[in-house]
Amino acid sequence: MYQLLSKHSPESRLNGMIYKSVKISVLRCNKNQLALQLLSCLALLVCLAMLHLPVALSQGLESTFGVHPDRISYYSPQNNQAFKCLDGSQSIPLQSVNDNYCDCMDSSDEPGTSACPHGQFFCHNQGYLPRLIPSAWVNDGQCDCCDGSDEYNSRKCENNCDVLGENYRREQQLSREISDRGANIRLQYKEEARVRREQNQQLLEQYKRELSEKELAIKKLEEEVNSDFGPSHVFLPLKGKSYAFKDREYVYTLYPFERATQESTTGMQTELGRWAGWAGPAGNNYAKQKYEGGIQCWNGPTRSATINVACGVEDKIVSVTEPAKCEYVFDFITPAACPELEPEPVPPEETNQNEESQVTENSAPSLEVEDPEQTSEVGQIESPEEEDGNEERHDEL
Ligand code: MAN
Repeated sequence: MYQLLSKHSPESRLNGMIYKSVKISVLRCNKNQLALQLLSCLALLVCLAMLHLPVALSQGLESTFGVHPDRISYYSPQNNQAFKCLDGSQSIPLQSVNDNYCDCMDSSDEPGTSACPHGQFFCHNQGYLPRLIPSAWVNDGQCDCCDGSDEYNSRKCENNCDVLGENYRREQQLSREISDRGANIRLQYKEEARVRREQNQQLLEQYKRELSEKELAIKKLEEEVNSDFGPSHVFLPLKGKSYAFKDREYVYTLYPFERATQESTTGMQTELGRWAGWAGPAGNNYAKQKYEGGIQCWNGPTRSATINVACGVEDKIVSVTEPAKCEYVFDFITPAACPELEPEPVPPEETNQNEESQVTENSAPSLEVEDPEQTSEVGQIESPEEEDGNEERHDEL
């Protein structure tokens, strides 16, 4: 990485021009009127000295001085051929490279002097980092290259590249060590992250599953809480259970407050309807249930079922009929349909006696109601004695 800054001394161009004139004059002196020209040459040289022209101009810099290694080949053409400005605009004699006079428009002919405005000077900085600086910084009195190569006229810059290089390498080594140690810890982080992500993924899936289960449960509970299960919710215990009845052709199953089905002997199940509400007559609403919207009957309506609910000592379907095509009637008995027990009249003398015995009697009433008179609030269905094929299931849905 090279540092490249912009800075240019306007005197360098003037110096270059004067130097060029001197060179030409000296050449002329040598060739022609030596004695006569000598004086004018000397005068010019005095001028040069007064203008503090860089000493190096008379030292003759190598054409490759200050050139970046990648470009060396352009500055050492074979057989001393002419130098071609890097922008290709013109060719100049190789001697004109680094002669402290700017010939090329792109400043490429003066890499080692400050003669050109936009030239670049390369310091090798052996032992440290090479650097590319603006050639205007050459011989400007400031040490820009750690090897001092940019201030060759004054030679006042010490070469401290070794010291800088040593520090640099030490820092590099330190940063490599830190980087290696960090990279090892990073490996642990990577593994930790992998395990954590796996756990997160699993937990996320589990929580999502649980959430949707909970949401479903909430929906069901809300439904249940807001549904009508009769007086004192007395029909609620039937929800979630199922009751089957078998006739010669089919098995009918009632899932109270859910649906009713018909299953043929071949195992084909037909939905007869879904819970549609209580449908008893006015004043006895809980005597009938309706299940509607079952499978479409061939050439007919969708199937539906009416459940006649009557008092009994157990929950049981006692008969199923199909009085009209695809309209089914179930007779179902259940203790839930029985009338509430009337509290026994308390003789006046016992009114303030032992309360405990009263509570016991009231809280455990016998539901063995056999007198048909007592079922006046609900439909009355005769429960056949252990009819073949009747089954009761208590499946949780
Ligand atoms: C099936 C059963 C019967 C119904 C007929 C109507 O056989 O569901 O109960 O009467 O279809 O086609």
